[in-house]
Amino acid sequence: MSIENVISSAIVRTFSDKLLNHLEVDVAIVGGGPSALVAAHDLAKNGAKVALFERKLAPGGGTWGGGMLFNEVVVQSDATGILDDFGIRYEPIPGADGYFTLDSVEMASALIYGAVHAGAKIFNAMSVEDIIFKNEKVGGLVINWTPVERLGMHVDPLTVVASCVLDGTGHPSEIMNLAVNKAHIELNTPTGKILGEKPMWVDSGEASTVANTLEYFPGLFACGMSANNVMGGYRMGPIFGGMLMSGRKVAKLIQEKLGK
Ligand code: 48H
Repeated sequence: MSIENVISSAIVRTFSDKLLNHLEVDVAIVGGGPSALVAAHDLAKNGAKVALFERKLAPGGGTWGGGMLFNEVVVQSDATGILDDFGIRYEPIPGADGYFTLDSVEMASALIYGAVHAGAKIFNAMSVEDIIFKNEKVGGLVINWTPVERLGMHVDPLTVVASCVLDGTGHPSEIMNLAVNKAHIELNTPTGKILGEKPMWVDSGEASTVANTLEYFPGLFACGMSANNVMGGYRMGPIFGGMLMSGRKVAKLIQEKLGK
């Protein structure tokens, strides 16, 4: 066999095996932002079968850009244990007890590496365009290639069956929107609908991101900014402790649900 054929066959075979093995999973995660990556890491480490679908080529979500493209972010002491778990380094901010800066590129890459090494499979350049909703139950995801989505090509999608679905899509809460608007699901919020993100209030937003990380419908969870948008929390700018803690919390909630 020519080397050209060896390379192409190997890639087609290993990718196909990876996808085939993840068409039915314990947890299907939408979005590869910081909260979802922590969740993927924790769940996989504890033995769950996890597939994460990220629309962009590079997972990491809003981590890479730091604050206004200054590629540094801030994390508070409550979340430094999670940074330690991923081997991410941080520096104290002089005069601001309990707050640290860190390199956002180091954070994004370490979270991705950590999730993959824990056993989660990441499928990048794939967009989740719908959910499976069968007998009043959320049963998984409907996926397609992002270039198909971007080019508006009329190509039917494929599906991934999952015991639990996690919306980690950030500010737009894409999966929760589909759940409310297409499946007419009543969410576990005061109105049954998405309450919508509020303006900037750093400490409130940080606390509410974790508090709002919940199971919003049986088998359907939200983390990070998505959870905050669903429950009407404040935004917080480039401080990421709440995102990391939200990922850790949702992993625990899902583990309890799965009985793992
Ligand atoms: C596949 C999708 C789909 C889809 C979206 O926004 P993220 O970084 O996620 P979080 O919530 O973990 O982190 C939020 C943080 O980055 C942030 O924005 C903060 C702290 N903002 C504060 C403020 O005041 O603005 O990542 C979400 C990811 C992205 O990579 C998307 O590409 C991806 O989800 N995504 N992937 N299918 N339908 N929708």
